[in-house]
Amino acid sequence: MNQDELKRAVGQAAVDYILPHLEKDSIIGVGTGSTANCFIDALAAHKLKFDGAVASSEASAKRLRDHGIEVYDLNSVSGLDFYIDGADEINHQLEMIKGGGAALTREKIVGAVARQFICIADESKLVPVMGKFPLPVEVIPMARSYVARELVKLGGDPVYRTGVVTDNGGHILDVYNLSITQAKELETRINQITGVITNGLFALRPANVLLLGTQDGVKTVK
Ligand code: ABF
Repeated sequence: MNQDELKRAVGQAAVDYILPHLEKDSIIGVGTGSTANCFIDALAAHKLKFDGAVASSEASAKRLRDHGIEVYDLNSVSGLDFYIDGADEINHQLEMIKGGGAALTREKIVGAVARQFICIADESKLVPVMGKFPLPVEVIPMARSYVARELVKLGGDPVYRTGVVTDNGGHILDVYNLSITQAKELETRINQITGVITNGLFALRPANVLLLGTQDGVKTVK
């Protein structure tokens, strides 16, 4: 199977995973990216079995609506059973780097609300140590240079992702050359830099389940 087929397989596996738990009033947290898109497309076949979704980006909200799935504002929802999303890297503790698609802040917020975070990924995303993929950090635009200097002090090489403005009006710094062995500590430390909106480490709240697309089929890792 090529990478696109693996993404489609994990998108379908996530639908199969949540389907037995869906009720007529269920609202599902939905992530962003090409793997999450596969989940949305597979979910659409079952749209009459649940109420709607909360999306972590305008792009995913549009894709959901195009399928005729109702999209709710997170503030109108008291809880979510599931949040399903991809990742840029995930380690064996199910800690992740996310934000390659610049939606990290909303992804972290929707993920925080959900009782179960289900990560869907092809096997290229599973790594022993995170950091080869540059860590995205969303910043308030006027703080960009200051935050970049602070990130250098932490040992990283931040690069401004030019031309990208997030759904929240933020800018993105991609931090290269980090070898992330203490992900929870680094997540906390970067979030304490004034001007940071959030960073793309999802370690304080890792995934609960990884559905991993491999050549031997989809593996469930908990
Ligand atoms: C989202 O989509 C992001 O957090 C991550 O950056 C990206 C993964 O994209 P893809 O599924 O296209 O590889 O989950």
